[in-house]
Amino acid sequence: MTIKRIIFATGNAGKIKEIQAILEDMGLEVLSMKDAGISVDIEENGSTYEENAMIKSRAVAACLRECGQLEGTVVMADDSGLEIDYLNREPGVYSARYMGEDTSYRVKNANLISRLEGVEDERRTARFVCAIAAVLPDGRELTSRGTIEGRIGYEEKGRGGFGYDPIFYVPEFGRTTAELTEEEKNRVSHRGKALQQMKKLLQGIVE
Ligand code: ITT
Repeated sequence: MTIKRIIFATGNAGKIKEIQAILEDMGLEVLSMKDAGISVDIEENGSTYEENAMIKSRAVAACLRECGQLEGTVVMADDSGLEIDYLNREPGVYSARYMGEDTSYRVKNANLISRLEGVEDERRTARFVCAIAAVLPDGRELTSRGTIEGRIGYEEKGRGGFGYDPIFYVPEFGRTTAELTEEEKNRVSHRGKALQQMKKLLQGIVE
């Protein structure tokens, strides 16, 4: 199947930057929804990351199909979140909506740290999870998932990445994901792993 571009159904600027770097070696154009001039209101009402990722991909694929632009395009979406074990895996699939979509990450991160006050290292375990869903022009659908294990820190650290990165400490690096270089984060992150797996699934399908 001849594919010339990937349109990513995301409005998150932090995600798209990482995604473009990770998919660069596919030699395809990788556009955000905005770059492609698409704006659709998507209700993420699934109960799993995979369901929500598929809802986003299908919505954008349907929009492209309606205006006859789906040919040669793989539509992908990312649904991801932070699971903190001590908080029963909160905020999880609600990570973007936690404390309100428009609340700053300064406030969200400070709140999560305060909810873990007095909790010792061993019980601060957490993970980022990322599901990627793809819709192909012939209607085929694929999903993949990646995770990265870590711990919630005691204070915000680092200026890289986005969202909850300043409080997500990766033991093997001794740094938060906000302190990693882009290349380091993409090599070990939930998003990096899920996208590498998606590339494998597409091998042999995409020319
Ligand atoms: P789109 O739906 O438009 O892609 P979104 O930000 O709403 O953007 P999600 O519903 O998938 O995306 O929410 C994921 C949230 O999880 C994201 O907003 C961050 O708060 C958090 N998150 C996911 N990956 C992260 C990462 O690599 N670093 C820091 N926080 C991350």
